Amino acid sequence: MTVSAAPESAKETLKAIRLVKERLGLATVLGVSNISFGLPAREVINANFLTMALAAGLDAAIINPNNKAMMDAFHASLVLMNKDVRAERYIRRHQALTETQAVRAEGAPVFAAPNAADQSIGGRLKRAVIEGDEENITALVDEALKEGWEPIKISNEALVPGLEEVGRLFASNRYYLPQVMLSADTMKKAFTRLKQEMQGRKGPSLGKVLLATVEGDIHDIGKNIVATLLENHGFEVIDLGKNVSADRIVEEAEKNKVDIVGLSALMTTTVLEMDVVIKRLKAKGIKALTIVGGAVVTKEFSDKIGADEYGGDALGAIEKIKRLIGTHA
Ligand code: B1M
Repeated sequence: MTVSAAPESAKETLKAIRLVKERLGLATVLGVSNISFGLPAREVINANFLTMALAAGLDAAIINPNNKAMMDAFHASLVLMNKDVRAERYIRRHQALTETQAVRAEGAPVFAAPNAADQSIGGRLKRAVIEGDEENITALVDEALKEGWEPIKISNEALVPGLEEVGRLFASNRYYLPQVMLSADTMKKAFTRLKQEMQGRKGPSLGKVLLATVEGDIHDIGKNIVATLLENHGFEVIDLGKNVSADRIVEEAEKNKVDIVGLSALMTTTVLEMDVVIKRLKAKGIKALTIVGGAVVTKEFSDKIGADEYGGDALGAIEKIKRLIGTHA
């Protein structure tokens, strides 16, 4: 019954959906739109009722698939009920709508697909990161290794440029967070394989380096690259992970008597935490030298907070750490 004639009927219907599911374990189907009969702006009521019914466990809704408000409510509900993995359907739908509007306004699509014509192994690796192809990334890394690519070349010339492209797509609202997370997971898989490859190449320890992404920051891809390269160059690495508090960094640096403390941060809000860590290390009288890195860190900032070295890119950072250890010895 419509709520305009029977005000309790929406509540009763929702209750019925829940009970049928709980007590009988049966699927339910509902014609949604009668609920608003006799009211103005019917689709507002219908779309909200659909959302509530789906939340109550409705399995199939009879709705007009050409009605945008209903379809918007349907797709949003799937995301909110965790029935749309990584919000893929939702994102696809809204990307398609944005694209259509942009084509209308500017005559050109806004979504630039990665260059599919580049079939080189570098191009395919880069594309796998951009598209978040977790399934195939390890096989592609293997293929590149077989073709004679050094791990550092795979990282610098294919994987990192791929992730940088993801960053650009995200910054221009053409990619969304679930897609960035998928690309980051894909990158991690690639590095797991590269790490195995580099493991056999270790020599005697050149020194102990403690690494951490500072508190409040969960970005760790760059730090992990630095860790892998350091290990590969013969350093002993104590990697505390991401979102690590200043207290823990200081405690571990002291306990492990490390030569270097390396800090990473990727956000304008979290770089300030590096200042806190360096001040605490100094206050505790810890002799370890410090190096700071991450996309937002500049030489100027590094000098300002009294770090002993500015990281720059990962490969450059390794050389700087070697130099620091030389001065430290
Ligand atoms: Co986020 N994120 N992210 N993110 N993310 C950025 C950094 C951002 C610039 C994107 C944007 O808005 N355009 C932005 C920060 C803005 C700012 O403050 N300026 C941002 C934001 C806002 C966020 C969230 C807040 C989003 C949200 O939830 N609203 C959230 C953060 C939550 C938190 O930390 N508390 C968030 C989350 C994420 C994911 C989880 C989805 C994922 C991270 C996954 C992971 O790391 N495990 C992610 C990613 C992947 C990015 C982008 C796309 C890529 C970052 C990256 O890994 N780059 C990034 C956009 C971009 O960069 N264009 C972005 C590649 C990496 C190799 O570079 O770390 O700089 P980088 O490392 C380099 C060098 O800097 C150096 O070596 C590496 C190789 O040369 N280096 C060191 C790094 N550390 C070093 C240490 C050293 C020496 C050298 O010595 C110790």
